[in-house]
Amino acid sequence: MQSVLCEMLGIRYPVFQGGMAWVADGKLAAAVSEGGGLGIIGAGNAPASYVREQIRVVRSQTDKPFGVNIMLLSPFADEVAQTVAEEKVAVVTTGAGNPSRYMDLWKSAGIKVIPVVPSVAMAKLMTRLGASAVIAEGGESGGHVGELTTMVLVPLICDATDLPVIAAGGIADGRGVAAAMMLGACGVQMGTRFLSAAECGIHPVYKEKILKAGDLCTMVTGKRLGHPVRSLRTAFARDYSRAEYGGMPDDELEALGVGALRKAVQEGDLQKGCFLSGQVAAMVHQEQPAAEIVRSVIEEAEPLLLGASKWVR
Ligand code: TUI
Repeated sequence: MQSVLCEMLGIRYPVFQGGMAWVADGKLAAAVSEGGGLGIIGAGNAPASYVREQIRVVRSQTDKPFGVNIMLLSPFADEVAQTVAEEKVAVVTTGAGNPSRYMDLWKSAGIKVIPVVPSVAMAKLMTRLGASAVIAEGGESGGHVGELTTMVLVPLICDATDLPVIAAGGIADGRGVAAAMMLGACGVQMGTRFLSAAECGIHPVYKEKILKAGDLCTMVTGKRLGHPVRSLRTAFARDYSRAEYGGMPDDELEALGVGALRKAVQEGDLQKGCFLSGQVAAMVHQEQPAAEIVRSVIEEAEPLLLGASKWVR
């Protein structure tokens, strides 16, 4: 598979691993990069010291390029932004906000900046500010979700910018990769599929929940506070939803969510943990080494793309 993304970043396959908060550590990122994709450390709500440690972990395990995702709602976003510039990581991706204020800092450190853009307006702004590519992430994804679906967002973003577009949300196998390419993307980002990676250190309860999930196993909560989040339909998600629509005051609702990502990832706590997941959990059936995941989605996509002419004679 040929993609401008591979040339731009020096990677073998145009597959990014989502920078999932609390999940995407140096070990997972190194395994993905070593497997030919782009591994990405998720800074989430962590301080800069954690991010620096994880950068060291990746560098001790691979000399291939990798990225750091900066979650812009984090109270530590400023210090993490500074740290990635000092460390001169190859790629920074951003999520859950507008990264305009950091663009000059990162670009002058030689970093390729690849923001998640949930709208055409954001894609145009990022193009003007010198992003290297953009990630069009549809609402099928896990975690913080935008309004539009991948099927609609990707072609709209492709029409709005000349930058390479990476599709995310709802992609877990070669069919998704091929479809994303048909929509105009030149690469994909997958998060949920990598939750099942052998190198992914989430609690065994979390992994098992993903492997066993069915088609209606995720739901979106948090709309009322302006941060809609897709997660597995667990006791916690149901309780949260009831509180949200039952009129719990904003500050109490906010308190209910504090620490919930950590409780899912580290403790597998079904009562108090928020198990972020995309809709594709239903398509994830087995634990596999990260490198095998990267290779297999591309090997599945290639014949689909080559065979697309069967529909047109
Ligand atoms: O960011 C994600 N997914 C995430 S972040 C996260 S941690 C979290 N913690 C507390 C509250 C909410 C989340 C878990 N999952 N995906 C990328 C993404 N970015 N999706 C949507 C956006 C986005 C939304 C608005 C990007 C830019 C944006 O700009 C709005 C503006 O104009 O500032």
